[in-house]
Amino acid sequence: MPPELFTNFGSNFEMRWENMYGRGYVVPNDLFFIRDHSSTPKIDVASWKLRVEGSGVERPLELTYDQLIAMPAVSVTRFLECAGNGRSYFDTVGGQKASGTQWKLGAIGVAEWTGVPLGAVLERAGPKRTARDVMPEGLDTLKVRRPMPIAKALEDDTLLVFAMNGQPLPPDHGFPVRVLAPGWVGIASTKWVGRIEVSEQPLFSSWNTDTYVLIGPDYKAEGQAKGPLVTQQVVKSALELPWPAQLKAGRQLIRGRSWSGRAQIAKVEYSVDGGKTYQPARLREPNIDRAWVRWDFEWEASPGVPGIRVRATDAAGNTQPDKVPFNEQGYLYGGTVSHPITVS
Ligand SMILES: Nc1nc2c(c(=O)[nH]1)N[C@H]1C(S)=C(S)[C@@H](COP(=O)(O)O)O[C@H]1N2
Ligand SMILES: [Mo]
Repeated sequence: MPPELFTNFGSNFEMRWENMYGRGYVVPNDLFFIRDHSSTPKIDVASWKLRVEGSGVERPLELTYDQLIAMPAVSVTRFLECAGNGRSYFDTVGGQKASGTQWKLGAIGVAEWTGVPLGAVLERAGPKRTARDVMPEGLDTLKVRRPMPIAKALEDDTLLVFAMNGQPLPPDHGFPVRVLAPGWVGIASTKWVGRIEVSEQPLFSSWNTDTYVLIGPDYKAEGQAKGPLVTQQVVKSALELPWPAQLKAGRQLIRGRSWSGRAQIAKVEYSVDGGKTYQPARLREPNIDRAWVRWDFEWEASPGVPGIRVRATDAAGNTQPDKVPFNEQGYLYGGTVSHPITVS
């Protein structure tokens, strides 16, 4: 992966925000972040099958790729974001380092996803009224499987995706088929899906008991889970600038994007005095729920600024705090961060 496109963390690749400066709404496939728990499997689409089975369905089902893509498809524009996006700020802002990839804010992308609603596929298997949990399983060596409640699986925009920005899904992003669970942490969007278990009983895997749960002094274990589950993403903002950024003194357009897994973004403000005062940024259309909104402001850059801080608020009133309580695996860092800027 080219270093000018990504920060390389081994099998994980972080998008560089400066490459999004002034770009269109979606992240092109070749700039989109990659997060693999093991590695990308080679899958032969001719022999690939999707099995739907378990106590929650009347008729276990097997679909080939051709059968799946022959079903009515929809396209939605949504973000996909790692639960640990922003994790490094637990250390550099909060002073306590969380375990895991030390992402800044580039473990997110927005794409146009095309696929078949997961609910339409489950429907063919005769879901029971008592069906409770749905667990897609990946064909990677770790068989990543993060259960979700049936209600999430049946949302209109929860899809079995086979195309990304109009291209067949690239291997690193889940070819031939992945789940898209909009608004939720990336782990719910299972790549390389091969099997889906539907159960009348609650389902557990290490991905909802040991990881993707909040563990820390402010959180308590919940049943088999070592802490509250992470599901919906929190509000975040990023500037379309390198980290750290060097700017020439004088008037210029500063741009960025904000997003939330809980509601559409309603307001974005910025501070150039270290968070003492905030001014509104201009929001640019489109502003799609469960995707992001682009914004900008004119700024007269002069040497000695303390950095630029951005705070977004969504339509449900969720806003970005200045401090985030620590959790060991560093999920959901939604705090404001001061983007380091040197003006010369
Ligand atoms: N099968 C499988 N699905 C997976 C993963 C994985 O390692 N294996 N990683 C998850 C995580 S943690 C994230 S953040 C997203 C990343 O998707 P991307 O690599 O397409 O950006 O995929 C999720 N789905
Ligand atoms: Mo992730």
